[in-house]
Amino acid sequence: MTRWGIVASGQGANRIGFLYYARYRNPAIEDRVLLLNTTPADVKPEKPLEKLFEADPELRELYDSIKRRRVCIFGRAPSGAGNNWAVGEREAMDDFHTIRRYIASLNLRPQDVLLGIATLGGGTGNGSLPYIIHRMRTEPGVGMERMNNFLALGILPYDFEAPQRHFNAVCGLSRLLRYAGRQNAALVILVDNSQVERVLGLGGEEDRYMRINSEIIRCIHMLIAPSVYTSSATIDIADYYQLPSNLGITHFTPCMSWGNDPEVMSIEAMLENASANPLVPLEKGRALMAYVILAVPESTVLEGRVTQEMLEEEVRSWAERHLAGGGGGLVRYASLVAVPEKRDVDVLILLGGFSLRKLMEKLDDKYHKFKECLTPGEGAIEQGKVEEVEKELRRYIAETERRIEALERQETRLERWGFGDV
Ligand SMILES: Nc1nc2c(ncn2[C@@H]2O[C@H](COP(=O)(O)OP(=O)(O)OP(=O)(O)O)[C@@H](O)[C@H]2O)c(=O)[nH]1
Ligand SMILES: [Mg+2]
Repeated sequence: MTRWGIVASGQGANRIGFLYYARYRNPAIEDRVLLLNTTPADVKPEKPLEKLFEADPELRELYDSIKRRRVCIFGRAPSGAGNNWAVGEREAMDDFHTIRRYIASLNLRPQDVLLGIATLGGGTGNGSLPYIIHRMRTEPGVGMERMNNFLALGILPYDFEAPQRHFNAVCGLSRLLRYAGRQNAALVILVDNSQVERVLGLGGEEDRYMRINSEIIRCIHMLIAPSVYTSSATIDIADYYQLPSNLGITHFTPCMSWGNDPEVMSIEAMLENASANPLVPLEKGRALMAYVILAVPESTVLEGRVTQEMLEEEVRSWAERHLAGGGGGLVRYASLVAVPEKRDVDVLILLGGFSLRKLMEKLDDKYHKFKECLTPGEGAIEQGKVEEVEKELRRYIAETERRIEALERQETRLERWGFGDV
């Protein structure tokens, strides 16, 4: 079984990582959930989790039982990273030996997978995670010599949040995708807070993060599901990062549909429902690839009512309707996961290489507003650095767009990528 570990950095990510650990006992994860944060000297590290503890006092005990081994406070600034990603990055740099020690204690093997989580609007997670991934990828020596299996989950700020959050988000997105001129995370999964609320039909609820986080952890669970319930037909987790990386596709977003009744819903209808709910704003029909995971009751597989071949056929026809160019996209994977004791069907479509135009429309104005007010050298963010980060993202976006357009013109020659017959 592929083992997974989670490294959640910063306040929002701590909530998501801990909630996942508390809600799901996953044999692929066991207790490998590491919470990183910078906290002001006078605040307890569990502060971000207080609301969760109020809702369920047992969670406090659970937290107490893991905190010695699984909670790492790094950095020395008295006020944490203060919403400044350059400070978050510097703190991670200074304390990298400590962070590395905690990651090593997860005891992952070279074939295992690490999932990093950060909110991209903040300073700590957003500043530290891309740096940590970069260091782990480029420096061997924590038992994971081949550390190109570091996936990342980045949470985008609400539309209404302040310019600094949007500025952080653009910089964080760029640095997760590319760092020091090369690909960074093997796969970057993006989730937008405002979009999740639209999809769930929420608006300004009391504890809105709780609802969003519950949705996000379901997604994480589905992502890991093929590693837990393996069969010969399920996609190997290696496909998650190796293939898209070869294609230069790094960014993804989950599209989900939960709790479907297999007696009344067709797979086709479930796939349609899922793809109507992407967790970032995007344009329909403008994506390069997809992974589809279908988690079904074990009995439906044993009785032959659903087969891997059936799913692949459904995914092919779905892909012709939903991926760029109408030819079914560049690559697609389908994974049927038979879950004992399960009664309904859950679908996760990881849509990859989608056009980032809509997302950038959301981020762009506030990003520039904040950037223009930055004084060079102020707040530890060097002007040249921002330009470099922006340029990398611009190049990545343009390349994605170019490929989508090529597919739309039906001009892509897959042979160039070494594919004969896709
Ligand atoms: N989905 C979700 N988003 C969150 C949560 N907490 C904060 N956010 C979002 O994350 C951003 C703020 O980031 P934090 O996680 O508070 O920041 P941090 O990583 O601790 O960094 P600092 O700025 O140094 O505190 C904002 O855009 C928030 O909307 C959460 O529990 N769930
Ligand atoms: Mg914080």
